[in-house]
Amino acid sequence: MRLHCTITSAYARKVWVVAHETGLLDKIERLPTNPHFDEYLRDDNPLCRVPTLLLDNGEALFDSPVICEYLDSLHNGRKLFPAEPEKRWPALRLQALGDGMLDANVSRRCEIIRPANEQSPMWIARQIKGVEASCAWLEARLDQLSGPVTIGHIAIGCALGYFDIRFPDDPWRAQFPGLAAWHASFEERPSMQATRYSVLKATLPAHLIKEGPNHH
Ligand SMILES: N[C@@H](CCC(=O)N[C@@H](CS)C(=O)NCC(=O)O)C(=O)O
Repeated sequence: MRLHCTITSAYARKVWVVAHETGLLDKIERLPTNPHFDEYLRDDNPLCRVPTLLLDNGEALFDSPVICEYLDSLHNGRKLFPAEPEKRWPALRLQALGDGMLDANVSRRCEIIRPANEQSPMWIARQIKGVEASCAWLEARLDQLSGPVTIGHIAIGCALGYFDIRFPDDPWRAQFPGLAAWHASFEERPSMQATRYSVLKATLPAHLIKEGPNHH
């Protein structure tokens, strides 16, 4: 399989973390693709977004929740998408929250890299409010983040990791100390360590890194 991805995309990071956690890493080849410039991506995904997974039969899968669940179906170990309803819905809800926090921060990032006179302060404030309220929701429910790792934990971990790439001055760690402590410990997992932006940038060969303007 081959994965259209960038090293900054936290949605793509989810997929790599799942690949690590499920032992599928050596089955996936990295295809560095800039969704803003590489129009050929649209042949595989009409939305022209990363991550997009190319299967060996020529089919393409998107987006990150679908790719992650597909990878989880390919191994026989403990599942990251639990089948039992009492575990499955909380895990999917956490994934939705993590992906939604990312959507908000990516939208904020897209807004602030526009020319100053085209930016909407109202839109930026709304995205910040969504992210802060999500962190507060988690801070009040840290028990949701305990227990065996699920796709929910991975999504939240990747969403929080995106702060350090694009909004390193945001005070979320001081505002939400319980969440910050959880994140610090989750980042210790080998799957998270190996997929950090700074690690990929320092260790991947240049032809596997494609960054450019407009990058999220
Ligand atoms: N819901 C999607 C979001 C993917 C996404 O928005 N990816 C960004 C890069 S971080 C992208 O490709 N953006 C290009 C665009 O939206 O035009 C997922 O979970 O995979």
